Amino acid sequence: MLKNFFKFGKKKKGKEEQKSELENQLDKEIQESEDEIQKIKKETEKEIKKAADEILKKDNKISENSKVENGNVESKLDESNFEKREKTKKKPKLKPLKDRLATPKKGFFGKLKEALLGKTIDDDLYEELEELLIQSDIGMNMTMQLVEELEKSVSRKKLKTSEQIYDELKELLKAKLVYSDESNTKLKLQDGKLNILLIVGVNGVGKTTSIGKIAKKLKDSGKKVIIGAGDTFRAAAIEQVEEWGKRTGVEVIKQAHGSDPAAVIFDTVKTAKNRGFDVAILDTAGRLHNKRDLMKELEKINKIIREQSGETDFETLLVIDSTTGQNGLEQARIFNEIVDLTGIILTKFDGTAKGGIIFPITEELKKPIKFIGVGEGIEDLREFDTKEFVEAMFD
Ligand SMILES: Nc1nc2c(ncn2[C@@H]2O[C@H](COP(=O)(O)OP(=O)(O)O)[C@@H](O)[C@H]2O)c(=O)[nH]1
Ligand SMILES: [Mg+2]
Repeated sequence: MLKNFFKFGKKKKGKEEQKSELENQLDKEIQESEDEIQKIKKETEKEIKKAADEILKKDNKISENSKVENGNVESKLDESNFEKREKTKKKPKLKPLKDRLATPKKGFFGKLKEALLGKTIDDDLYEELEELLIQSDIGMNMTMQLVEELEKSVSRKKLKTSEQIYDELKELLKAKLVYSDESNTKLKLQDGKLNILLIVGVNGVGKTTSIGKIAKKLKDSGKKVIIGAGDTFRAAAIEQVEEWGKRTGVEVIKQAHGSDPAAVIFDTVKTAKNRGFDVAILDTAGRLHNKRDLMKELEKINKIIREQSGETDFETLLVIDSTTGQNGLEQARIFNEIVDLTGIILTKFDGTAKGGIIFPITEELKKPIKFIGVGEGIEDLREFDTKEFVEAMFD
């Protein structure tokens, strides 16, 4: 099969030209989708600003109302008008997952269907399949493995039609997500104690946004939630957490920009414990410039969590941006080495026409996908469901 893969370059010219035309067309369409996303993003930001201004006008007492023990820890438990409004607002109906995934018809799964269905099963077909799998970010290793498995199944099960092959591939891919079965994709939360969610990952992958979305979900389900603004390296990062705190009506523990992240974690866990919170969600900075520093910092944070909460068993969730492809896999490897990951959050599934990275990540890390992010909105985080996901991708 490897041999077949490298045969691409020697294909007939007519086919090559057709292919490159198709690729150009595809690039154009992807670019258009990206432009569209940017447009929607700008409009949403405007709307949020407008809403925030209105609230500020009506309620100029959105104040930092309680100072917790430690002098520079501020908390915001004010039930602002914003929160009241959020509460009384009708819950928007969730769109089906397939409508939230990025242009799947133009992406890998759409192309796969096109490439496979109605075709005769020959070497060309397998070649095309390999190429598509690699383009989807599934990676070279898993592609080779998948195609080999597929060929074996075809001869063992005596599959004759491309429809049968298509279904078989779907099953093989589903099996790659075996670590994300129902028993472990749910957050491990216990009643009557403090549950900790430590959120890690490199800069810009969507940690803070996912924290906001999770806080909202948990709060809606009746949990008492607190967030620790553990990314102290950028002032904007702290403000961003506060903004999510306001939007969700969840208390945020923060310290000044530049202070020790471990101190924020300390304050958050201590406050959560003392005041009987159900869940503490801890944000962290995602600097990956030096593996040793990152390891030291995360070790320190882990130690503080264990000491302050008395818990050794808590969720450490790695956030990965699904649009970063193989780079995301590399980040996953590094974090998996230095912390005990309990699960993965894959973000920006609405922004990628690829998304195949989900398969090698799950298989290599042997960790469940807990959530996927499908947009920037507060509701745009889905609990991961393997079957729903594969069906949506192949639909
Ligand atoms: N389209 C899309 N954008 C997202 C998603 N999750 C996060 N983002 C955006 O990604 C950017 C970085 O997110 P942020 O939470 O600040 O990342 P952090 O640095 O890891 O905390 C922001 O513009 C978010 O709105 C998602 O699921 N879909
Ligand atoms: Mg952040």
